[in-house]
Amino acid sequence: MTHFQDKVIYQIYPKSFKDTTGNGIGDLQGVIRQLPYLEDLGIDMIWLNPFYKSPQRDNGYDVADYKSVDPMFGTMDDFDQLVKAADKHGISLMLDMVLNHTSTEHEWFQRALKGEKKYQDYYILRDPKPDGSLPTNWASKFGGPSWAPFGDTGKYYLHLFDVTQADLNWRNPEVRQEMFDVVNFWLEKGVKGFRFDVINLIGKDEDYVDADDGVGKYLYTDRPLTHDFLQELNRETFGKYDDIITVGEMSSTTVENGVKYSNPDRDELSMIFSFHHLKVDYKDGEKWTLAPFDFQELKQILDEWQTGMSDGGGWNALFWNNHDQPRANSRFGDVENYPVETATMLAQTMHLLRGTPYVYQGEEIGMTNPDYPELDHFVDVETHNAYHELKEKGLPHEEAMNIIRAKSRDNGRTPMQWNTNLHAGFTEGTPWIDVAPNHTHINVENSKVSQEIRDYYKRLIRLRKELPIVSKGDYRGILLDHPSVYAYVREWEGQQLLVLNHFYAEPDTVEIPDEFLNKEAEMIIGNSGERTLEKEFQVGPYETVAFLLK
Ligand code: TEU
Repeated sequence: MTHFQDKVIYQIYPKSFKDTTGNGIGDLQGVIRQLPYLEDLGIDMIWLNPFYKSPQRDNGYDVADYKSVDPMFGTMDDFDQLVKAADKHGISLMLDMVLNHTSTEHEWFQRALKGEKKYQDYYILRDPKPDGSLPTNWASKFGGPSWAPFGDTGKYYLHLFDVTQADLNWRNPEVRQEMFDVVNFWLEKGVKGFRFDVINLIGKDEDYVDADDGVGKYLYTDRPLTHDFLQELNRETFGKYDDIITVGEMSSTTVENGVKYSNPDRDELSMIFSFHHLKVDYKDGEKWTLAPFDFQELKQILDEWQTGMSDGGGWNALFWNNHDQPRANSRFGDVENYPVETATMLAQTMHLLRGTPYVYQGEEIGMTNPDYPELDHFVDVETHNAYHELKEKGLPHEEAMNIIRAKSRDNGRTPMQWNTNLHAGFTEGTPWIDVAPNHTHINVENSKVSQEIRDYYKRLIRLRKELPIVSKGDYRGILLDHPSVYAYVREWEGQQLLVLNHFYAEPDTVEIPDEFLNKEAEMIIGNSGERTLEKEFQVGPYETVAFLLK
């Protein structure tokens, strides 16, 4: 039994959580102020997105100084206060470590540019091909090529993300030592968890070669060295403590690697985020498209990860939302007609699976995509690049905008909706990004809809702590070809927890397999009143229900 199975983690995007200074940007004091709200929800740990010094080209994932607090979020003293104050509320902190790349404004990159050999070896610099073209044909994940000229040296540096995010050379032991120092610095401040950004990209091969697909993911993702580096990171930093929770953000990984990253015997990480289940509304694997979600594929992916990770002794981070994703209720449900049913059904589907659930700020009150009318409301660099690429492909403005509205990462970055005041009580100044107009009826303080959703989250969070079957049980997917219901059973010490999740508005019937009938069935939680388990089980719009069978 490890120490994180019954925990629930709450993700705060500090920039959009609570502003206490009036500069329009959320801050660390804002997090302190809202701790009672978080304690009431019942969560154990807060994951904070990056608040380090950064030019904010990629909202803090372009770090210029890893051991600092950007003045826009407060001071190091605020951070120390936060650790202490959170502890009083029984909450610990998980920090976001962006160790794959630095901002080009980081001192290391700047000194490299000025010719210091030591720091040039911190980055991945290559000569152009003999014909003068880029070192490889790899694409940046944010659009365009992944190489940019390194000053006037004639060389190029690798940037898998924005041109201002230069990939670090993890093969250089000095770089690894720097990174271990960063992690240890925060550990000494009392941090109890780490989320490692795109960490499966650090083990790049020595040789850089062209990709057959012109993209290159398969050439730099999950390379064998990644596991060695993670084991070293573990040994040199958090592995020295016995209560640290770590989660690796794994871009395009496999179940096989997921097991390796998170099986405790391998001393790498506690768990991983994978994203395959959030690509089921991509047409032909392309994000910047519009398509209804493929429910069968969604179930198949969730089932494959649950089963595979369980069989291999790995552990999943469970989530629908984060700061890179459009809101799940806008994607997979009906927020107009069934806002409570949609939000509670999605929540229950995740929270009762095997793994550790993450709640992203605002999902517990049913926040949705904002449906911004025009491009100038959007801030994200990836969004703007995508818009221009769509236009270049010949899409008319309104069609491109429909895609942007559905897919932009800004959908998840709108300010937390606290109340009906101007700017939803997020700031007294001008928010850095616009508040969603529906804050008048979706908000913490004065919304019945939000209140109902939040109460349901509280019950789900409590259940994980009260019922060992939720935190410890095995997983088995059932009725996998049912057209509208995702059903699974958790099993532990002779008990079963049967969970039925209906992903559509049109009522449907589930034929309950005999093995679950003729047992004592207690309804544990559901979003549609009291239910009894019966052979022909009717499910209503976005209904979710769980029965404990003895
Ligand atoms: O994201 C990594 C990542 O690959 C994505 O989720 C990415 O945002 C998506 O593919 C774009 O469509 C992490 C961070 O969560 C993200 O905010 C950063 O921008 C990125 O790394 C770079 O640090």
